[in-house]
Amino acid sequence: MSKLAQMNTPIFWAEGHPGSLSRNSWELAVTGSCDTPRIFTWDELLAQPQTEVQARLTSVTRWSVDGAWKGILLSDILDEVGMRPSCKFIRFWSVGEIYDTSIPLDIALLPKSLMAHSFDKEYLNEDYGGPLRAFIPYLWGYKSAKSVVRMELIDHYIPGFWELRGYTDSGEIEAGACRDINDGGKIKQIPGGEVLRFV
Ligand SMILES: Nc1nc2c(c(=O)[nH]1)N[C@H]1C(S)=C(S)[C@@H](COP(=O)(O)O)O[C@H]1N2
Ligand SMILES: [Mo]
Repeated sequence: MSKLAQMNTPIFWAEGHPGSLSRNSWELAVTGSCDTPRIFTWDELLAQPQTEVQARLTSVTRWSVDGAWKGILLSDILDEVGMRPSCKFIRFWSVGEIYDTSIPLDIALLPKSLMAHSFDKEYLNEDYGGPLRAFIPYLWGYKSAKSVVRMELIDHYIPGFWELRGYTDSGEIEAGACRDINDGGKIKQIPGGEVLRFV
């Protein structure tokens, strides 16, 4: 069982669980406002610089889980494809292309914004968005699209799956009660913004 599962981290697949996904043949397409749109194969993704960050995934449904998330920095991917100055938002598409969400470029360029493949030294499984998911600890979890097949560099904001159903476009984390998944789901308080610790 994965560490996320051992801690009873909730599993959200609003569009339906995708079933089993092949890691070795996973591909990430990067399209839109860039000079060299391309498809990264799994081997090419692993050949990129790998970055591990200690950070939290925090859900608008008020739980937060801390750990070592590892993958490829979004800023490294954007460099690789030659992002154009017109690019202002990054749109993520999950497998099946029903779930999407977009984040502002300035958040994508922050040092903990990843395309993540691992949590606490284990590959993410399909429940938790493997083989590759967005991990954006600065914003509510709905911005961290799971099992991402495509990243689109876009010039204008487009509301995604949850944003069209009432969650905020900004995804800014708001202060309040929140369950600490690393501490058995105990209810604590979080400050606004990226959750570094409970208060
Ligand atoms: N494709 C897809 N990605 C998704 C979701 C989803 O339903 N489908 N839920 C989002 C929400 S609301 C949260 S809080 C996190 C939860 O991640 P987890 O299911 O790995 O715990 O995934 C986000 N990414
Ligand atoms: Mo969430």
